[in-house]
Amino acid sequence: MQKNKGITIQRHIVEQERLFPQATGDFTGLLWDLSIAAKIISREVNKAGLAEILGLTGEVNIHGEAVKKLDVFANERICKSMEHGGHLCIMASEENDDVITIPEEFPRGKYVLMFDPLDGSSNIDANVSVGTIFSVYRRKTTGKEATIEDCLRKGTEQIAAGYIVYGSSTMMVYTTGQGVYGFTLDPSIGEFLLSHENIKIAAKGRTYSINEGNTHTWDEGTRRYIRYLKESDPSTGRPYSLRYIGSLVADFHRNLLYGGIFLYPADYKDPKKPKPKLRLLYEANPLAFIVEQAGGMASTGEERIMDIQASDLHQKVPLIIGSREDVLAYEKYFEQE
Ligand code: P6P
Repeated sequence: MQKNKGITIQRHIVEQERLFPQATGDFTGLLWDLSIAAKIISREVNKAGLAEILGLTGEVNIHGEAVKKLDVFANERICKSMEHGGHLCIMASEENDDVITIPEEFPRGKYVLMFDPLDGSSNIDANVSVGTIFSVYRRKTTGKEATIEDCLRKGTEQIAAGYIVYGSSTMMVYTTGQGVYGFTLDPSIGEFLLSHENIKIAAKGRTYSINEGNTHTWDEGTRRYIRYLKESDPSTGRPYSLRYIGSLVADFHRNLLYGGIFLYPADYKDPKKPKPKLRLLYEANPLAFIVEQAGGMASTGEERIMDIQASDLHQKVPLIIGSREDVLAYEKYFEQE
């Protein structure tokens, strides 16, 4: 971790804003509101294990509020924090079947926010790191109200993307297309402080992340690639190591900082109907924007993630993401079916 220069995320966002003379400060407000939602979610995630002890069991907590599942809490928290600021015209969430409109009483803005409020939440009770993932686009329709068309976009249209990883510390990592920056929450002052400036992912890693329990569902190319990783790598004289947490943001964050490749290929049990798991809009696109800004790659195995035109809010894609040379190597095996 680089020396902490005490730069808060709001100062960094303002400085990033200055790179765009036409910027109006609207975008700064959006990211600032999102960082506040992140702090509130972090507080709830970090006390999740204390539910029993704090008397937060059952339907009502000590404040008389209903105790919600954390992913529902995170989803509602982001909506409440983001709907009133006048920065957004529409939202979409991995937790909601349809788009989320801005309530009548609030002003509309020019941005679209799409997010996975708490990815990996099934891991929380085991104290495994979980995360929030987000993408920001500019509105493209021009009618009175934004529509689903403003959400069905290509990843290349993103103007910002990021994630918050709730782990041993809470970190917010984001890009606006000017590099990738990481901020670590200092709970003693409630501020995200710059801790990782201009993150770059290693061209080639030494670890791979995949659920080997799914081997029987893989296509032949994936099987051959994983077998190749288990042979001695000439450049290091030893095979890759397997690192799999089963929480996308945690697995991605480790690969971003240490190098490596994360793979969630489609289930090919029925070769005519491959079944991917991860979502294009809320998971693959934002992480693809970040990894490309850090010098890495994100692919389905045959096409760049960010080139895919979304046709459904909950469209799923195979996700092969991480160090550039590793993703390129996978693509060679995948195409040699
Ligand atoms: P599997 C968590 O449920 C999640 O959506 C991602 O965070 C994670 O990468 C993936 O699913 C794990 O899936 O099938 O290996 O349990």
